[in-house]
Amino acid sequence: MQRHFTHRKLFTKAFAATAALAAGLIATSALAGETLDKIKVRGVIKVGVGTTPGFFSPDSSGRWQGFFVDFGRAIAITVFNDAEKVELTNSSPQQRLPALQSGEFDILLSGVTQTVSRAFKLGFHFGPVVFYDGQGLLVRKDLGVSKGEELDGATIGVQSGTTGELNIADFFRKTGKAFTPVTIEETGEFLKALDSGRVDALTQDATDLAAKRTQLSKPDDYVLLPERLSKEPLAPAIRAGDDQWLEIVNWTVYATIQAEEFGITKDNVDTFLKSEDPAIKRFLGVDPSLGEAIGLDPKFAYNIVKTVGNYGEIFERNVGKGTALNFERGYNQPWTAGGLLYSPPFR
Ligand SMILES: N[C@@H](CCC(=O)N[C@@H](CS)C(=O)NCC(=O)O)C(=O)O
Repeated sequence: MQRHFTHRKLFTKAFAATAALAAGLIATSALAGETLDKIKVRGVIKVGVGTTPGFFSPDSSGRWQGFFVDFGRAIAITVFNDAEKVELTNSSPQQRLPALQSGEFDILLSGVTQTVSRAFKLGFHFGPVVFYDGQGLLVRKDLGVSKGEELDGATIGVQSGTTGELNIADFFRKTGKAFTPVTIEETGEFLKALDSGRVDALTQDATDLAAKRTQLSKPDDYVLLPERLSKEPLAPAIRAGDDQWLEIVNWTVYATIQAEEFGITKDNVDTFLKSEDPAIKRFLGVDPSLGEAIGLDPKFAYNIVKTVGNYGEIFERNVGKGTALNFERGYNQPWTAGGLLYSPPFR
């Protein structure tokens, strides 16, 4: 009886494994890494996010929405062929990198800037840049300031643990002017500091400021200066040392970028299944040889585009024209249109 039970259990396990593969889970890859194994056992990807309308915010039903959230869903499609297998948790800029390091998150999709010290000193790897940003200044309008250097003697709020801390210090050192930093961890307090008049200006990633300005009690009392103090290439962050997980993140993001370059959208992707172009056949898995060779579901790119759309669709839906933020694509458009988005080839 006991023996019979053991056999049955083994059989069930073997069957489950085969079924999981058939359902599109990733086959064993030549790349080393334990993150994917943990994710598969857990059944969900743990993602650290911020709280900014358009980028990551829960809607009225509590479901997370936003630009970075959609990349989290795209990664869940690559891993599970199920966009819902993500667990999104807000964590402050100060807390989130240590939380990623300690294994609380599998990935941060929270507007983290790729820097050399975060790579070498802190031990993080970055996927492809998903948003090219720069640090901005959100200033009280009644100060009548049009350039950062006119903020001589001002009190400026900055969030702790962000690149903004060093950038703003560098900026004033360079311009030879004085300022008083007020370093604040919690995002609500950060915004309140400007609203209450405790600080004259806030400094942070410009798109973040533009979005959070809408949450101030009198948004029209503040102006986002056109100047950018730094380069803030925002990229998915993971713990260093897991090549397999890094490549899954890389090629998920590239799939959205490549789809836009091919002109493949959520709505027209099925018509591309009939394309005779060998590159498109490989990309969409009509020719399964590529997916089989790399150990991913041959249809992972198709599944991503069909569910979340291409990069341009993700951008426009969350932060682009017609949304409350109304952002221009700027650098965040394909290289073929003069932007910086460039996917390596799918071959
Ligand atoms: N890019 C900067 C700033 C990151 C950052 O603070 N991002 C914003 C969102 S783009 C954020 O998380 N703010 C806090 C929040 O949203 O709760 C960095 O990597 O240090």
